[in-house]
Amino acid sequence: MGLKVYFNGKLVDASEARVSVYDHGLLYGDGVFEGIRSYDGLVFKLREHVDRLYESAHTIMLKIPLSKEEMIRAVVETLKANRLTNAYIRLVVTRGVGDLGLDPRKCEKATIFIIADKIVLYPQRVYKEGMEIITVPTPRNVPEALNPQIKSLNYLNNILAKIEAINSGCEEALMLSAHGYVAECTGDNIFIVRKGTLVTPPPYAGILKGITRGCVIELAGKARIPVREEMLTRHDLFNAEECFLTGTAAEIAPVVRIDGRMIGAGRPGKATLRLMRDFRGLTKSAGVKY
Ligand code: PXG
Repeated sequence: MGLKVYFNGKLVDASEARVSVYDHGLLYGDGVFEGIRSYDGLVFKLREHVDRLYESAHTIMLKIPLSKEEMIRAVVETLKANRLTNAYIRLVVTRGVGDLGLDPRKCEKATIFIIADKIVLYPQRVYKEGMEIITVPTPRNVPEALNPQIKSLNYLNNILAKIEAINSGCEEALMLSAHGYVAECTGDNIFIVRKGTLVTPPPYAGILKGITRGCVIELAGKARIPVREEMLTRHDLFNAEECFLTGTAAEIAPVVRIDGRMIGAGRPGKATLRLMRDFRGLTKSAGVKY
């Protein structure tokens, strides 16, 4: 039996879940999405993801024809139908089917689908030894044009950065703001440890306000590690004691090399390892049960 996908109110076989070629999500990237995880039958930070989805939708004036409670129930039902206890959940809302013009008024109803599937993880080596990232030429979208806080279906900015990293023999890209400050990676936020303080770019650096980022800031507070949001340069990164990325897929991934420079001692640092452990504990203890 194949995977069941939630599609506009129904659970259908994955092979039956198809969007129209007239869907503006496809034609224009006009829509919003979330990537969510579940751990041992608990959906991690589901409320936060749903809140962010509705905020993104509100900003692009996309009406989601479900209440937040109904959306939460739809996610839970999709997970149950697939008997997945550890899953990656992709929640997508598009403008819906319209005509070939941009005009969103032609789209009568949003398209909603929810995919719950197995997670593809970074290799274990990344968490043990740390990863290498590289600065790419493409800057992160300027917030004045398209705010990275909107988690929209327009991910070409990030995909271009990913391509540039891969072309340079690296798996992940460091994206700078148009002014040359550190922004984030293609699907992850970035942190450094400097003089024992955790530092990460503020939202006005032009980043997605990651939910994992928020968890790490909270966990650091509990572990009595000072945290600051501050604009960072590549120089700050190169001379950091520790560096790591945060994201729903990556969780907390240590970074040990940036643009050929070794970071700290060249292996995952103490604060990073502590936060990785605390984060693991959090994923196992909190969430929406299903
Ligand atoms: N920045 C960007 C640009 C993102 O897309 C994050 C940060 C981390 O946010 P959360 O809320 O997940 O802590 C993201 C996350 C993937 C994948 O499979 C990840 C994301 C989007 C699409 C795919 O790695 N977004």
